[in-house]
Amino acid sequence: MTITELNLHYGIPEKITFISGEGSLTNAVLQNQHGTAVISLYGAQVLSYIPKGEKDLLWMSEKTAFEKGKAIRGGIPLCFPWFGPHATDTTKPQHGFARLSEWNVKSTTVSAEDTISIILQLSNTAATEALWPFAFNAEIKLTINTKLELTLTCSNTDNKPFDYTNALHTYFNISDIATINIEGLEGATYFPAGAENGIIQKEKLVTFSQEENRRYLGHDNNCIITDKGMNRIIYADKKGSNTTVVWNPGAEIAKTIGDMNDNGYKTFVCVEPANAFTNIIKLSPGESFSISTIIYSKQA
Ligand code: TA6
Repeated sequence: MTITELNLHYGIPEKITFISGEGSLTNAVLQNQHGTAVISLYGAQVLSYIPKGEKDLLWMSEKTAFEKGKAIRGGIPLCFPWFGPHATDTTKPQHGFARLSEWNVKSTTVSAEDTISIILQLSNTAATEALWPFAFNAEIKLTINTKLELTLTCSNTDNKPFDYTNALHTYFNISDIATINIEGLEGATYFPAGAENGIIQKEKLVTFSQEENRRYLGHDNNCIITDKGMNRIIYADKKGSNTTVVWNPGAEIAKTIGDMNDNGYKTFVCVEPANAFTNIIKLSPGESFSISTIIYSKQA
C-alpha cells in the first residue's frame, strides 16, 4: 500500500499517521497526550519513543543505514525466528529475518483512555520458507498509553511442530555507559558470550567498564536502568521471556561495527527480553506464544 492508502485505511487523525521516513521506509507515528512512538513497517521495528517533555527512551545510531536488506541499528529490532547466528547455517541472517522483512498493517485502534495501538503482521512466504521451512503467523502489537508496550506473538499455522528463539533487542538511550547501572539481575546466572560456565551475579547492580555481552538464562524479572546523567530511571518490564541479554560493545568492538560511530557505544545499553539459548520456544500446530516489553520512565 502507498502512504496515502495506509492513511486512508488505517490512519486516525492526530493519533496515527503514516509517513515516509528516512531512507523512504514507511513509518507509523503514534501520538497521544503522554508521548510519541514511531514504528517502521520495515522490520516492525520501533524507532523512537518520546514520553512528553523527555528525551527519547530509545537510542538510534547516527550511522545506521535505513535501507532494505540491512538491519536498522537502534530502537527495538526484532530477533525472530532465531536469536544470534543461525544454529547450523551462518550464511542465514544474524538474528533471523523478521527485522529484514516488510510487515503489513493489520489494524489500528484508539480507545477512550487515549490508548493507541497498531498491529503489524508477517507470515510465511517463499522467501521466509527458504530460510525457515515453516508456516507461521507473527504479529507485533505496539501500544502507547502512559507507557509503551510491545508484544510479539507467533502462531504455528503449519501441520508440524516447530522451535524458535526470539528477542526484543532494545537499545536504551542513556547519558553515559560509564555511569548508568541496571537493577533486577542480582542472583541470576549469566553466561558471558562464548562461555560455557555460568556466573551467578552477586552484585545488586550491573555497571560497565568494558564490553559486556551477558546472557541471563532462566531470568524473568523486570530491569531498571538508573541514569543520573539524564536524571531519569527507565523501567524495562517484560512478560513471556525467560532470558535477558545485556549488551554493550565497549570501545574496541564499537570501532568494528560499521553502522555505529566509534563513540556510539557510550550512549546506549541493550537490555533485551528474550527466549534464547537453552530457553527455546516449542509450538505445536495451532499454538501461539507471546513475548512483551513494557517501557516507561520517571525522574531520578
Ligand atoms: O544481543 C547481543 C548481540 O547478540 C551481540 O552479540 C551483538 O552482536 C548484538 O547482538 C548486535 O547484533 P547485530 O546483528 O544487530 O549487529
